[in-house]
Amino acid sequence: MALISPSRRLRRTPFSEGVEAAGVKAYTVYNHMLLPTVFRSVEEDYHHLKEAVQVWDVSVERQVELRGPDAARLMQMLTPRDLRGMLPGRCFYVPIVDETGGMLNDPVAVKLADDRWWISIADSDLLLWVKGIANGYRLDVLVDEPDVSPLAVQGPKAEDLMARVFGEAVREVRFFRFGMFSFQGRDLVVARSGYSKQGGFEIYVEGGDIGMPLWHALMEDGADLDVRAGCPNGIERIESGLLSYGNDMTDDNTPHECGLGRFCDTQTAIGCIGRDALLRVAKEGPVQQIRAIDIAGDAVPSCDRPWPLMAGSKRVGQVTSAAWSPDFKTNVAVGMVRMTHWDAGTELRVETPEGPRDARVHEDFWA
Ligand code: THG
Repeated sequence: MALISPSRRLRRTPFSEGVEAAGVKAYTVYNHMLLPTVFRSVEEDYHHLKEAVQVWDVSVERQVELRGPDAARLMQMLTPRDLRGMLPGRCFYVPIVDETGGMLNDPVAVKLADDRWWISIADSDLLLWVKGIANGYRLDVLVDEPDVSPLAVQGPKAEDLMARVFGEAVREVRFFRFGMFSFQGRDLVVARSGYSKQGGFEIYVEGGDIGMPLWHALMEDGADLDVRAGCPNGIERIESGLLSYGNDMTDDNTPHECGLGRFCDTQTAIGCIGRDALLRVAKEGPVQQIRAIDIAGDAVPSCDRPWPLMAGSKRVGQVTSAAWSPDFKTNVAVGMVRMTHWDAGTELRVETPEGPRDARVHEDFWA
C-alpha cells in the first residue's frame, strides 16, 4: 500500500508525538483520525500485550457529549438497552440503532451525571445523527464533541502501572465502572474497560495539553514493567470476540444479528427510536448471526472485503475479519452466517483472495 498524505482532515491527537517517537509502523483511519495498528509487528505486539502492559492512543474513540435536562431522555432514544437502572459512575456497552433497527454504532455510554453523558463511539459519524434527533425533537440538551481523548492502558500489568501513576485506589475500580482520579491537579475519568480481554483501564484525558505529560509519566513509571506503546491488536480482539463496527457489522445489521441481543431490552426501552422495528424483527428472530470461525491452513491475508462463506455451491455467509493466531495455531475469524449453517462444528469453505480454504463455525474462541 502507498502512504497516507497528512492533512488537517486526518486529525492528530494529543498523543501523536509519543506514538511517532515510539516508531509506529502502520495506521488505519477511524473517525477521521489516525489509529495506530502496528508498532513492532502485529504478532510481536500481540505477545507483548498478553504478557506485559501497553499504552494505547485510542483518541479515535471520540466522545459525543450530551449535557442538559433532556440528556437521559435523548440517550434512551438512541439505544434499545434499558438505561433506567444505570447509575452515575457506570459504563454500558450500548447498541445504537436507527428507525429500522439497523446498527449505527456500538459505543460505550459513560454516565457522568443524570444530565451529563459521554458516548464513546466506534467508527461512524454518530454526532450528526444525535444532533439531528436533539434538534428535530426540540430537546433541551447540548450535543457536541468535547476535547476528550481516551488513553487505554491494557495488559496483565496494567493495574500495577495505573496504581503507580494514580494511586492504590485505582485497584478498586470495577469492570465497566469509573472513578475520578487526579493527574497533575486535573480530575480525570478512569474506567476499567478497553478493547482487549487482557484487563486494563481507559483514561478519558480531558484537555489535550496534559496528553503528553501523562504519556511520559506512564512510560517512565512502567519502565521496569516493560511498558510499551501499543494499539488495539487485530489478532487479540478476534480471539476475544470484540466486534468492529464497519468491519463485522454495518447499518444493514440488527443488534440481534450481531450477537448483541444481551444488550437489548427492547420491551422496556421506552422511547428508543428503533423500538418498533426491533420488536417486529425480534418476534421472528435473526436469520443470520455473527459467529467465530476458524480457517484452516497457514496465515491468511488481512480481510479488506467480505470473503464469501460457501456450503457447496451455496453462499451461506461471509467472513469480515481474520488473522493468524499464534496461540491457537490456526486462523481465527469473524463472520456473518445464515441460520441453516451457524451451529458450532459446521464445516464450510471460505473464498479468500488466495483461494478457497476449509472453514469451521467455532464456539466462541474466548469461552
Ligand atoms: N472503549 C471505549 N470506547 C470505544 C471502545 C472501547 N469506542 C469504540 C469501540 N471500542 C466500541 N466498541 C466496543 C466493543 C466492545 C466493547 C467495548 C466497545 C467491550 N465489550 C465487552 C465484551 O463484549 O465482552 C464488554 C461488554 C460488557 O460486558 O458490557 O468491551 O473499547 N471507551
